[in-house]
This record gives sequence, structure tokens and C-alpha cells, in this order.
Amino acid sequence: MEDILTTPISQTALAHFEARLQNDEKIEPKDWMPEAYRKTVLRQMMQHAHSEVIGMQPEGNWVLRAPSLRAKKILLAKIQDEGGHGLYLYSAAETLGMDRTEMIQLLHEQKAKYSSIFNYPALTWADIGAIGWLVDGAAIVNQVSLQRTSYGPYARAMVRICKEESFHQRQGYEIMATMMKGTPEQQAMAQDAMNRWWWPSLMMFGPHDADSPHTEQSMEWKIKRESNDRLRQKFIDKTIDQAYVIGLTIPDKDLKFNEETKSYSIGPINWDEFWSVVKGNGPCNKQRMTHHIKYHEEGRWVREALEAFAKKQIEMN
Ligand code: BYC
Repeated sequence: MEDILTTPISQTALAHFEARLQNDEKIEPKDWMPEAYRKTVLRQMMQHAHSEVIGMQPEGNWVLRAPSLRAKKILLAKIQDEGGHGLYLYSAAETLGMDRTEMIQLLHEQKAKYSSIFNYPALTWADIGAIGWLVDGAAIVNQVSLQRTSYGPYARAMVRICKEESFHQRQGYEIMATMMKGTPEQQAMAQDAMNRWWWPSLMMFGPHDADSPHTEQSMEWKIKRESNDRLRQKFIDKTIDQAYVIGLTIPDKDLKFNEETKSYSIGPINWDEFWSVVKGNGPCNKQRMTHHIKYHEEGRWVREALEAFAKKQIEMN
């Protein structure tokens, strides 16, 4: 009986959902969507929101040690932007039916991921340059394509986030360019940061397409508009020339430029390192999570006070 009632309705809904995707229309929170689509978008948006927030930690480490007031103000503004990105993304992800309290609990239980890149330490001021230039640079390449993702609230959040990320990428490049014009020690520091951040930045795009379990379905649903390898290649081609302009070397002895495709081919990525970091064994995984849990707990009274205030306002109205 239940089948007779529900099947025709869900088939019509499915046909409508697919037609909207076909026409490049956005899927909105109140629209019917397959459960697997909802779960996939939610997983990706939650991972993205957690990445923005955890990503504040390596840079936060340098606010008190920035080399000038100007550098400190810029870094502080950038870190605040990242926190803001996390907040838009949590709000947008909540439209898929999960409260952010639950998302954060999943993060703390290590059931929800965040980007592998934020498990590496920021050891010197040049690392702040490398994070802005390479990490935000890689993030933008991905996020520009996500402006066309099929889930409306995610796509709209990406438009604003991309504007801010492009400023972040430039501030990082400015730090690297300044250091490359400096003393031999400063140049060596910039090259060292490049050597340590280059490969982890390439890993941010995720496993090769052939080893990526979600890419095919996510591209069919237009959640992802370009594959991991395609985005990684775009980043490589864009960034290598920027490195050469300021005199940095790419730490890859197999790097080759293909005149025909006007594109670079790189040496093998260390996927064992990637999976080890994703599974919690990177240099800073434990530190990042301990820090997040500590400050989340310390902020509990603020959340409780706000909830009590909101409840009181409702009672009074
Ligand atoms: N790290 O089938 P795949 C920023 C996981 S922050 C960890 O390719 P998918 C910034 C993946 O989750 C911006 N895990 O998956 C902030 C999956 O595991 P599960 C960060 C990774 O989702 C502060 C499994 O591997 N950007 O800019 O189709 C300061 C198989 O992968 C990673 C985003 O979050 C990774 N790198 O594609 C500075 C972008 N890669 O869930 C800067 C949004 C893969 O099955 N996310 N995995 O257990 C995406 O675009 C996609 O989720 C990915 C992966 C391309 C990352």
C-alpha cells in the first residue's frame, strides 16, 4: 500500500529534481532532493566549514609575532574572514537539516573531516606567506568552480567567500615576494616554506580522480563542477609561473613543461602521507583538535547565555 502511494510521487519529484539539474537551476532547501544528494552536499559543506575554522589556528599562531603593525592588521583581518566563512558555511549547511552543534560534535568525535592542509605547522613568518599564496590559492581554484555548485545556499556562500579569498591569496604572495627581495636568510626562509607547503597544497584537491569515491556521482549531481585532478592541474599551471616571477624554485625534480598542452606535469604525490594525515596522524592533528575542543568548552557559557536571552525575548513577546 505504502509503495503504491509513495512511488509515483517520488518518481515525479526525482524527474523534477533531475530536470532542474539539467537546466542548471539551483536546488533550494525546501525543494525535494534525493537523500543521498542531501547527505553528500551536507558532508562536503560541513567539511568545508570545519576547514575554514580549523584553518584559523596555524595563522593565529603568528598574530603576536607579525613583523610590523601593518602585517599584524592584515593577518588579523584575514583570520577573521576565515572565521566568517566558517559561519556562513555552517548556516548554509544547516538548511540541509543538521544543527551546527551536531556538526561540531561530529568534528570532535573525528567523524567529520577538515582539510588535511591544516595539520601542518606554521614554523616561520614565510609560512604565513605560503599559506596565503598556496593554501588560499588552491582553495580559490576549487571555490571558483563551487560558485556554480547545484545547491543554492552553497553556491551563494561561495560568491562572497571567493572575493575575500582572492585578497588572501594576494597578501600571501606579497609576503613571499617581499622576502624574496630581502636578505639571503629571508630568501632561504621563503624557499623553505615553499618546499614544505607545495606538496600538501596539491593534496588539498583530494585523491586522483580514479581513486576518488565521490567524484563521479558528485559531478553528475553538479555538486562538484570539476574533478579533483582538473582543479589541481589548474592550480599547478597558475602557480608555477607566479613562483618563477619572484625567484622561487618548485621542489619537484620531475617537473616538466609540455609545450603542446602549455601545461606542467609533476612528479608523484605522496598519497601515503596524505592518507596518514587524513586519518589523524599528521604533525598537528591532535594539537588542532585539542585546541578546538578546549575553546569550544570555554565558550559554552556564552552560547548558553545567548540561548537564555533569546528564550526570554520570545517569552516576553
Ligand atoms: N583533506 O572522493 P573524494 C580555506 C576525503 S579552507 C581531508 O575526492 P570529495 C582556508 C573526502 O572527504 C577551504 N580529507 O571526496 C581556511 C572523502 O572522505 P569521506 C577548504 C579529504 O568530497 C583558513 C575522501 O577523502 N576547502 O580555504 O568528492 C585559512 C575521498 O575523497 C581531502 C574545501 O573544503 C583533504 N584535502 O572531494 C586558509 C573545499 N580530500 O568524506 C585557507 C570543499 C579528500 O568519504 N570540499 N578528502 O570520509 C571539496 O571540494 C571536496 O570535498 C574535496 C574532496 C575536493 C576536498
